[in-house]
Formats: sequence, C-alpha cells, structure tokens
Amino acid sequence: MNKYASFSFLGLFFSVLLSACGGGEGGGGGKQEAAIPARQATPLDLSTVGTITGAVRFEGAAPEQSVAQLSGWSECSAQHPQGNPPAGDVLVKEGKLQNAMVFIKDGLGNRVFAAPTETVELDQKACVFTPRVLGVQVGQPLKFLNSDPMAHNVHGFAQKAKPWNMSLSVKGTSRSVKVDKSESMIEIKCDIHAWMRAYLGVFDHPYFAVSGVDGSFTLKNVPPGEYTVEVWHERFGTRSQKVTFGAKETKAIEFAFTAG
Ligand SMILES: [Cu+2]
Repeated sequence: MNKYASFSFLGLFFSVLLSACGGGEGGGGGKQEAAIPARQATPLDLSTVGTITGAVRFEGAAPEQSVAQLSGWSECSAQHPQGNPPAGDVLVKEGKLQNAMVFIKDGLGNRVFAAPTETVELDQKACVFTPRVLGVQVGQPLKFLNSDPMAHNVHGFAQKAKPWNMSLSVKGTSRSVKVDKSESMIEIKCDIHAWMRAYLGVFDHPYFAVSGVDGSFTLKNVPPGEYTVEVWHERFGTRSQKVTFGAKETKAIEFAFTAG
C-alpha cells in the first residue's frame, strides 16, 4: 500500500494536492508533490442513507452529433476503417441522453468525504478519449494513458485547480494526477489532434454519476437532506432541481433537455 492509500485508508481527506507521476515518461523527473493538508472525514450514518436514481431525457428531435475530422492524420484514420467516427457529443437513444453528468451541487453542508484510493483511468485509444465524460473526487488518483502507437497529449483546462498539459508520447505511457479543487466540468483536449475531447468532473463528495446508454443514473448512500441536484451536458448545458430527501429513502427524479 502506498502512502496515499494509507492516508485515505485512515479516512483522511486531501484538500490540496496535485501530483504527477511519470509512467515511462520524463517531463519533470518523477513525482511532484504539494504539501498535503488533511481533514478528517465526516462520519456517515449508514442507517439513514438512501438512493437518488433516475434518468436524463431528451425531448424532441436530437441534433446530429458531430463527426471527428481525422483527415490528414493517417495514423488515426487507419484505426477507423469505416471512416471518420462520430464524436460522441450527442448520444440519444429512445429519448434518453447518455454521457450527462448528474451530481449534487448543493446541500451537503460542511461534510468532508475521504478521497477514494481507486484509480480512475482516461485512455487515449484509436485517437479518441475514452471515456468521453468521467468524474473523480478531489484527491482521487486519475491516470491518463496512451494506448495508441502515436503521440498524444493531455491538456486539462482547469479553472480552479492548476491546469495541466502533459505529453504521452509512447504507447503505454501514463501520467497520474490528483486534482485538488472541485470543478464541474473541466475540458480536456489533445493539442495534437483537434477533435479529441473529454470532460472531467471533480467533486468534493461521491455523489455524481454519468448517465448510461438508457439515460439512467444512481447516486447511492445519500444522507437525508435538501439538495440541489444538477445535470450537465457538453452540448445542452445544465439543468437543476431541488430534491428533499428523507432518511432511507429511494427517490426517482428526472431531468429533461429539449430540442431548440
Ligand atoms: Cu491526440
């Protein structure tokens, strides 16, 4: 167990940390670590928590999704023999919207949540970021990986945390960061391939989920309270609603974006 895992195992919370660990790449020569002030996680009464679940809908005719323009990049085109791939920016199926980020925006008060030690991975494969939309908690390990035979980079346009820009020049190269400030959402680009995009949500709590193919999402272990729950989508913006949530409740909510 490394020292980060040890800290989190003890239920401590990193309020400030941004580190980058080389995985076969130079770029600074190994670890860069800030001081790690830690705060005690607030105990969660598991006998009172419940579930907020639901779906993100899209009403009306959805706009066409964008197409990644790979022309001029033969090494990428070669991995898409059917032609330029859809960008994945509008995924609507039977009125349900995929790849929307649903999260508690307000209402958790001063609760402090320990950062999970499990690593979330963002791959660059066939010249596409995978997944396109993802979330982590503040201080949770986030690994950028290049699975392609050509160079990529990972440029994170964070507004609150320090932005990052790192090269992943060789297949199998990875870099790891821990983002130290919550922000929804952070745009991530590859500066080499203009079509490559991912969107990262960084939250100071575990109550977030990316909607699935059927538009569904689930927020588990939510304590009773009055919350503002928000949904974000890269093309359609945000919607929010108030949710009054009782002890041990399971509550279904819906969000709807509309055409035009
Ligand atoms: Cu790239």
